[in-house]
Amino acid sequence: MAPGFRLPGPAATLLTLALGVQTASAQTNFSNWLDGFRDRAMREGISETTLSSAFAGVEPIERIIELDRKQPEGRMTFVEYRDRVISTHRIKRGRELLRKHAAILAETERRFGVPAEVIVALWGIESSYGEFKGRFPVIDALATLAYDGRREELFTRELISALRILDQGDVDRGNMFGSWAGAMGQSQFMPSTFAGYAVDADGDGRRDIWTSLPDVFGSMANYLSRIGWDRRYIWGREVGNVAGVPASMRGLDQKAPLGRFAELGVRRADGGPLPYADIDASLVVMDEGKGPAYLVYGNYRVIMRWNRSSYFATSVGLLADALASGG
Ligand SMILES: [Ca+2]
Repeated sequence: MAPGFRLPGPAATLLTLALGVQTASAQTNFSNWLDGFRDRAMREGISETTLSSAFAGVEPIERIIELDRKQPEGRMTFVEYRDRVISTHRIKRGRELLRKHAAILAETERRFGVPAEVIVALWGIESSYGEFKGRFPVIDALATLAYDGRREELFTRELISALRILDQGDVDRGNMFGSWAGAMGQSQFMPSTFAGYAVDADGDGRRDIWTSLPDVFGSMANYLSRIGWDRRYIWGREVGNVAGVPASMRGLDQKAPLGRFAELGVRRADGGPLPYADIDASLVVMDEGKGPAYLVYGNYRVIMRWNRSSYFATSVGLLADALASGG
């Protein structure tokens, strides 16, 4: 409303009434949406019993709509992000947990071929080693986002996957917690990722990424392994002296043999020579060429399939290295 503009009395009353009507109609809209959703979920094979118990008393959560609409904060540089995600405390705690859970992690590594420190690094970054599993009931959160409609199809599909998890008995509705956007448990899997990749590693008949560490580690390692983790290689490493690498050989969408980068003068970050290996690498220089530089391999792309952010993938790799090297 323009400054200084005043509604005359009766119009103001009408406006108030209109707002009241809108709230009531929002409730009608949600229950209409839910009717339509139930039909679709049943067509996709979700049982009526699961639907009835899952949706008893569900209402949209206002806080989630606020969070979904919040403008992203100003972009951090990679170094700012890295220092936040890989804190001294997180490295120390990760080393302790790597030792404490060595037996489970060794079994996970043997079975899925993903190094223990990579699993622990992902666990640390996704959920602070299981301390943050999310506080929102997943069905309510996903119903809110599917109904709200900004990304309706995405969240509708995730909601159906979440109901299928309840249908299969992996977790009870009352224990199915996640982030406001539906990422669940210690591995922060979306329901569709859970459906595709979670495993029951401890053999109790349930895939439990909330409370069972063998299941948490096994599910994360199975996911990485199935999307292409190659146990023969590392993720990549920080490098220096990249000035001689032409623009046509920079960026994740460019690959060249590792030896080619060595010929162009690229060295390890400590100044030592690059290793000799018959492998293609990509040169990633953070923050439009102004930040640290990394030569990365296929496993880096695997981490980026988990989360499509080079900040994330690089931090997972660096934290894994820090965990493996210390203590
Ligand atoms: Ca289990």
